[in-house]
Amino acid sequence: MKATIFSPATAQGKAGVAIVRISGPLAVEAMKKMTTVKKIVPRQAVFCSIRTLTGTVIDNGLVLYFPSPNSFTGEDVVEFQIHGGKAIMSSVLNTLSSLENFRPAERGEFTRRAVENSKMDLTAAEGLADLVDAETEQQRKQALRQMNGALAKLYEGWHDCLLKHLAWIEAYIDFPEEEIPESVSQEINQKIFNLSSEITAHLNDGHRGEKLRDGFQIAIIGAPNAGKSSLMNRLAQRDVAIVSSTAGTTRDVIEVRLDINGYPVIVADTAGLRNTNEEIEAEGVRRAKAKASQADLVLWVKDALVNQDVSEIEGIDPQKIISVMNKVDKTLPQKDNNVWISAKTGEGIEVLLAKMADFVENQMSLREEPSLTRLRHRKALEECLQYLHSALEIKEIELTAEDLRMAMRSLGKITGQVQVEELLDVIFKDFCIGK
Ligand SMILES: Nc1nc2c(ncn2[C@@H]2O[C@H](COP(=O)(O)OP(=O)(O)OP(=O)(O)O)[C@@H](O)[C@H]2O)c(=O)[nH]1
Ligand SMILES: [Mg+2]
Repeated sequence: MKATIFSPATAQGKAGVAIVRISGPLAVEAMKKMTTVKKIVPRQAVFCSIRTLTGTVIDNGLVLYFPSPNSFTGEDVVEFQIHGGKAIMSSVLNTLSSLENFRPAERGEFTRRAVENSKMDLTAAEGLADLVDAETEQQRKQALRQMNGALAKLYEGWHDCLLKHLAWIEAYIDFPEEEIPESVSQEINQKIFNLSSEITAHLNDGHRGEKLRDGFQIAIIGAPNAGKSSLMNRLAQRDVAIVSSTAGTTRDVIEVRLDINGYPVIVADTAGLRNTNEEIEAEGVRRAKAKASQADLVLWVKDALVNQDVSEIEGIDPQKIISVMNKVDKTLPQKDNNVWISAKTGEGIEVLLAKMADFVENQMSLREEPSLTRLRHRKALEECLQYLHSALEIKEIELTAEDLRMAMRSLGKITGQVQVEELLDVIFKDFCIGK
């Protein structure tokens, strides 16, 4: 028999209420053994006492029952809503542990069972994990959309389109005396070509969905003493980096996470760029350059009182640079390509933030079509595309059919139509306990 699993569904610590979720064939047994409730109406809360197996009352609370298959996991699910206290929780969990065929749930195991019971596909499960992890409004929207099946619909649509054309081809394979008419094979080729273009467009989206999920990377670079760390502290609105008049203060890359108009942003302060023989500082400069080249946006900070050295931005795509002139409190701003600010007084910061927000929004805002959100999906789609390209080459129809089958398999791996055990282990390992 499949084990009945249980876990707190709410975060640890003191709280008004905590929920314990139980899922599996014996869920109702737990309710019968730990409460005086013998019969229960599905999805209706019953107030009762919750007890140990010897009848000692642990707490008073609510019990709820979601019979299979109309539950989150698709199995019988029972929930105890108890008070959120450490002793209460551990006593409930200990009691559940002592029941035969019961065990604590592993990370993501409830969701895994939901996938296995076809309550949701893998992309929806990943959307759910992202929804729990979402820190900003736009991340929440993207995750909710994915959880509600936007990506599944797209990928399953492609899968079904391939299935239809594969069936046509197989019909001709089954009757080898029939030559596949030129018009039919042309139509199939056209459809495969269209599909591969659609997948290519989906892949070439500037990684917007992945950036929204992982955070948009901004690097602050410039000469020593330009005021990079001061700007960082100003943006973060707290004292995260050391500021001093000594040139070469910052060595390590220091990062803070910010929310700009609902978009997640990671800002990195870096070591001042200069030629140096000092070993540690040189390593700092190397890291600063590496950060700048990976970043989605670079804030190039200059000191208005010092001559500029354009070699600082050598090799960085000019499209992703915002030029910032700092220390405007010491001089008069000029009309040029720079955003003039004072990290010290805060002057001009609003303008800079608005410019940053434009950049961020431009590259991450949600589009009508759902965006790719994970490297896992990207890899599978690239694989699918390779098979489609191969299918377009002229060859025996048996081989074309095999290419289409493999292309479908790549799509199936994304949604979980093709279930690979190791894949599930990797995906659900990142989930939280109780999800
Ligand atoms: N007047 C004025 N001084 C500033 C401003 N921003 C920074 N400073 C001063 O400039 C000096 C260097 O500031 P930091 O923020 O440490 O500069 P940095 O670019 O991080 O320097 P390194 O870490 O050494 O590369 C400090 O003395 C700051 O107080 C500004 O807007 N106006
Ligand atoms: Mg610094």
